[in-house]
Amino acid sequence: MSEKYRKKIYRRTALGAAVFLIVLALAACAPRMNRNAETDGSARQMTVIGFSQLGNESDWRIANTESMENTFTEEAGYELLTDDARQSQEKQIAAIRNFILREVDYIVLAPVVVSGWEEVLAEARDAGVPVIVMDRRVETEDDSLYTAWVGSDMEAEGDRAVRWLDEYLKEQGRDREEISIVHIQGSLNSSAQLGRTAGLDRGLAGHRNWKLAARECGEFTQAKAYEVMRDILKTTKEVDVVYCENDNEAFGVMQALGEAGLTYGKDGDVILISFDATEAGLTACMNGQINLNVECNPLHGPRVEKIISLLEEDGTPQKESYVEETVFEPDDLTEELIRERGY
Ligand code: GYE
Repeated sequence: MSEKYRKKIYRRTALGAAVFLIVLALAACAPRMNRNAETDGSARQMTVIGFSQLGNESDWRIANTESMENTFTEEAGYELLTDDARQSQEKQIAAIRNFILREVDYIVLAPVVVSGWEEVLAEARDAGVPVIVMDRRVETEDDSLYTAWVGSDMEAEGDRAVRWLDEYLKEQGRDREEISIVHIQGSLNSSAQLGRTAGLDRGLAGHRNWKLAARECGEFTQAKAYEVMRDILKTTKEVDVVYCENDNEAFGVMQALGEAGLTYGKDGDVILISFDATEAGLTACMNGQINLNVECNPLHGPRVEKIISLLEEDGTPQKESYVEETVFEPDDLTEELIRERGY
């Protein structure tokens, strides 16, 4: 090799090394650019949220998912990765693991059941990914496994329904009569079911004349509630009250009662109680088909965002925040009021 050629190679290697070092140095100084969006031409850092939604079973759930999607938009600086677990805890656990692997900034979990979360939550904590639990609750001995929870007080909702029934029966002079109650539960082992069932159980324990005629799981869906109510009515002829743990179940129950020739609601024979107060549920209540609709607000997107914004500023959010809620009877409602509520 000629001297000239050797020098040329040397110069090239030196130049290459220098360029390599400069690139390396620039990369080290640059802000985190792995999650950026080219919006107005300039790169912007996005906050990535992994959202494990438990399913798609009800009007409430759809409104809840929409609230998340409308809040965590690209324009607001977020990338929302939503996973629909279709009622499977196993799928939710897999989704959380996947979010951890993808190094999301936050995980939002709407848990299908209360138990069995310790292991995967510990994995998220160890990976440094904050988990915000939304809507239903998780039961863990160690509350450092999640950062914050926001949702409804489902037991208080159950208690509200029972208090109303107690007063309503008194008003009707039926407080000494035997009252036969059919109970359609939500998905078992969910905090929504556990809370609302606990409310009714307290009511049953506190009223000797209240009798539980039947108790079946309607899975928070219209189809399942229709099926179980239809079967219950084959053997249970006396029904004074049906306590449905959400609006979709109430629709299924109405269908079954109607087919059995039973009337319900404000002017009917069967007292119908429901939870959620969705647009369709409140409309049925306004029309007198549902006697009482206990509010459960699904619009958690902005509430979760408040928590995340606070964490972004190194603040400490409240560990638990409850949403304030009320109850509705037919006479409380107008079309305008229903429309304004937004779900
Ligand atoms: O009541 C029901 C549902 O967890 C509060 O889940 C929620 C419940 C809601 O699908 O409709």
